[in-house]
Amino acid sequence: KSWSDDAAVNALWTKLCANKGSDVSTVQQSFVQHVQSTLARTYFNIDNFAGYQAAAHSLITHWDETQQHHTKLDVKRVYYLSLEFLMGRSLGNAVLNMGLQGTFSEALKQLGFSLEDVIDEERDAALGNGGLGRLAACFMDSLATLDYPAWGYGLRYTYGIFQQKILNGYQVEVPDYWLSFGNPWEVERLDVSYSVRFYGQVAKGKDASGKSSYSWHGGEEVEAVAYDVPIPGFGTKSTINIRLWSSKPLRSCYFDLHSFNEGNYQKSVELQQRAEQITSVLYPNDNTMAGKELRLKQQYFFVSATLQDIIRRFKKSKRAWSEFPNQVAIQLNDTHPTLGIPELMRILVDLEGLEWDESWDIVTKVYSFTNHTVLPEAMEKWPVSMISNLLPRHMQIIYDINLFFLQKVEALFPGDRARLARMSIIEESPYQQVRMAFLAVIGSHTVNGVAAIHSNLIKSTIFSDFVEFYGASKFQNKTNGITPRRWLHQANPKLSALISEKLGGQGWLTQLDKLEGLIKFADDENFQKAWMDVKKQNKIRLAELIRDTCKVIINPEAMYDVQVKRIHEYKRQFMNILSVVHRYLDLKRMSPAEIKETVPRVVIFGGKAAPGYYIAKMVIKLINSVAEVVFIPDYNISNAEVIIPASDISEHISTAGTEASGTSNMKFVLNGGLIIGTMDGANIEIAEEIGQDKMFIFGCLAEQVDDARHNQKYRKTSMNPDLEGVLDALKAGRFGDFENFAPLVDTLTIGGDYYLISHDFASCTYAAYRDKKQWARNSIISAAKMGKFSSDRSIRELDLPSHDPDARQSRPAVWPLPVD
Ligand code: KOT
Repeated sequence: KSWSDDAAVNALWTKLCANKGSDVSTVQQSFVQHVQSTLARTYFNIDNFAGYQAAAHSLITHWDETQQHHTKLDVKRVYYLSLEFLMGRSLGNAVLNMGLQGTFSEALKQLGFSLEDVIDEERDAALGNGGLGRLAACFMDSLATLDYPAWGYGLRYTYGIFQQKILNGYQVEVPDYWLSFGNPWEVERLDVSYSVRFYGQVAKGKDASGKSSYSWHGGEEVEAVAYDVPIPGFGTKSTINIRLWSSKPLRSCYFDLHSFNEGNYQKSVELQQRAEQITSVLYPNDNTMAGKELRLKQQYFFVSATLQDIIRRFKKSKRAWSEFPNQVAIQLNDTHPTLGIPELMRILVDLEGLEWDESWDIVTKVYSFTNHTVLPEAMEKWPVSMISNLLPRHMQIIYDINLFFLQKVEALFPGDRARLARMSIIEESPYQQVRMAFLAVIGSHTVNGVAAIHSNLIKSTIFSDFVEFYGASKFQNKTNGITPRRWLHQANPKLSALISEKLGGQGWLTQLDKLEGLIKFADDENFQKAWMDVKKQNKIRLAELIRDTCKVIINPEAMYDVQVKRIHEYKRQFMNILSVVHRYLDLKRMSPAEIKETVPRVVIFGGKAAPGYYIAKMVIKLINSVAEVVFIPDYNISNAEVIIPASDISEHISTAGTEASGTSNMKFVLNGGLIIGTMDGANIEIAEEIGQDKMFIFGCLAEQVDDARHNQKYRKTSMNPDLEGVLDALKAGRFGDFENFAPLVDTLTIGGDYYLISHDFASCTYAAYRDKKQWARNSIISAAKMGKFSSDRSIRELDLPSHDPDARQSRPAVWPLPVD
C-alpha cells in the first residue's frame, strides 16, 4: 500500500518512524534489539564482533529516504559507473559522518564495549585494486556530503583484492572471502533484479514500417540481483547508495531440465554455477589489462543490469526519450564500463524502436568518460572475435558507430587514410581488436584526465587525433582529490582535533581551503610542538602495528620514510630500494663520528603486486632481502589509515609522465608529511600549491623522457656510478642469492632501463630533518595549503547535475529524516 493513500496508516507510520532518536539510550535500545532479534544472541554470549554487527545494524535503519526525497523533487541524477570501489571499513566513517561519535562511544561504553575495539572487528570491503577504486570511494563520500542526487554502480565480488602474505620474502596471495561473516552494510534487494544475456544469435527482420530490425536471442541468461550499500554524507541528512550487482542463476529456470532428464544432474547444476562465477572475483590487475573472457562478461553484466535499472527509474516519470539526457548523466570510471555505450544504443534502437541518429544524440549527451592512465599495457582492447561471440549484436553496433564516425572524419579530412586507420575503433593488426578508449571518447560528450599534466598528455598523445577532430574543449582536466573526512578526520583524530581547536570549529572538513587559517600559527612554537607531538603519537601507533604484524621493533625518534602503493615498475619501488642499499653501503664506509651525524631513518614499504607480474614480485623479494627495511604485508585501506598519518616523508617517484595523478601523495601531505617526488601526476600541482621548497623534487621531466630513454637504450649515457656500486653489492650476494634478482637487474641493462632508474638515481640526505623547527613549519604550511585536493572540489568541477540545496542542513537527531 502506498504510504500516502490512507491518512490513518500514514499517521501510524510517521509516528513509528519518528521514534529513532540518536541520544544514548535510543542508540542502546536499537543496539540491544539488534543483538536479540537480528543476531539472535543474548547478553551472555555477545563478543566484540557481535557488538560491531549490532552497531552497524543500528546505524543502517531508514537510510532509503533520501531516494524518496530525490524522486519527489524529480531531479536529474548522476550515475557513477565503476568496476571498483575500494571502501575499506564503514563503521568508524559512518559514525563520524553522522556526527554520532560521542553518542556511540558513550552508548557502547555503558554496555561494556569500547567503540574502538568494536570498529576493529570490521573487515575491509576491498572491491578495488588501488587509486582508481579508492577515488570512486572518495567521490561517493563527496557526492553524499554535497547532496548530489547520485548513485554509484558496481559489482559485488565474492572475493575482493587478494590478501597478501609474505613467506620467505615472497608474496603469496590468499583469497579475500570478505563476506564469510556476513556484511551488515548491505541490503539485498531481491525485488530489484534483471536478466542479462550472453552469446546467442542476432535475427534480422523488418518492423511494421518495413525498416530493418534486429533482435538478439538465444545463448544463456543470468540474473543480476541488487545489493545496496548506504553512503552517509558528512553533516547532512543526505545518504546515497552504491548499488552492487551479484550474479545468480536465472530464477525462471533453476536447472537445465534437458540434462536433468537425461540423468545428468551434475551438468545441470554446473550451468547454474557458471552464472555465479561472473561476479565471483575482482581481477587483481592495476594499470594492466586482463584480457580474459570472464572479465568481458563482468563488464557487460555490469552495464546491462545498471542500464536496465536506470531506465526503469526513468520510465517511472513517463517522459519522452528525448528527455533522457535531462534526467540522466553517466560518468564512466575509465573504459571498464564502456560497453554501456553500445548497450544503450541497442536498447534505444532495437528495443525501443528509436531511429539511429536520435539514439546516438541521446547516448552522447548522457555519457562522459574519465581516463586514468596512458600506460599502453593498461589500454583496453578486446578481440573482435571475442566480442562477436559473447555479444554479437553489440559487435554490429560498434561497427556501425565506427562507420558513421569514420565517415565524419573522412568528410573533415578527405583522403587521409592513415588518419582513418589511426582513429578507427577497430585496430587491424596484428589481429582485429576493439579500442575501448576510442569508443568511450566517441560516445561521450566530455573526456577528462585526472591531473593537469595527465590531461595535457592525453591530448598530445593517445587522443591527439580526436582533439583535432572534436576541438580541445571536449577534453578537460579534473584533478583528483581525496575526502578529508576519512583521510584526516577519521585516520588522524588527534590532528583533526588540533586543527579544529585552532580554527575554532570543523568547518574545514567541508571547506578544506579553510586550512589556510593554520598558516599564521606556522611559526608559533607551541603550535609547532603540538603538531609534531601528534606526529610522534601517530609514529608510535604505527610502530605498534609493525611490531604486531612484522615482529620488528622500530624507533619512533627516527625519520619514517614511506612508500606504500601497488608495486609496479613505473612507480619505481626498485629505485627506492636500490637507493636504500646505496645509503647502507655509505654507512658501512663511514667513521663512527660521521655515522653519528646521519639522520636515523626507518624505510617502510607496502604494496601488492599483480599475481602474474613477475618483475614486480621480484621487487618484493628484493625489498624483503634488504633486512634494514620494513615491508608491511597486505597494504590496504585500514592499515593505510595508520601508516599515512605516521610518515615524515613519503616517496612518489614514478618516471615522469607515467603516474596519471596519484592520490596518496595528497593524503600524506594533508597529514603533515613531506614528500620526495618527481615532477609527475598531481605532485606538480601539489608543488604549485605548497611551494617547491617544501618538497624534495628530483628527476627527469616528462618532456625529457623520450631523449633520456633513447640515450639509455643505446648506451649513450653510462650507468650512474653509485648505482653501479649497488649492483656490484647485489651481484656479490650481499643480499642473498643474486639469482633471485638477476632478471630484475637485467631490466636496467639489457632491458634498456625503460623507467630511467639510472638516469634519476638520486642519493639525497635530508639534513632538514635535523632542524626540527624548520621541518615543523614546512609540515604545517604544506598541510594548510592542501585545500585544492579535497574530492569535494573534484566533484564540483565535474559539472554533474545540480545538488539538492534543501538537504543541506546539519544532520538532525535522526538519520536521515523521513521525507515529508
Ligand atoms: C587500469 C586498469 C585496471 C585497473 C586500474 C587501472 C588504473 C588505475 N588506471 N589508472 N589508475 C590509477 O588511477 C588513479 C586515480 O585516478 C590515479 O591517481 C593513478 O595515477 C592511476 O594509476
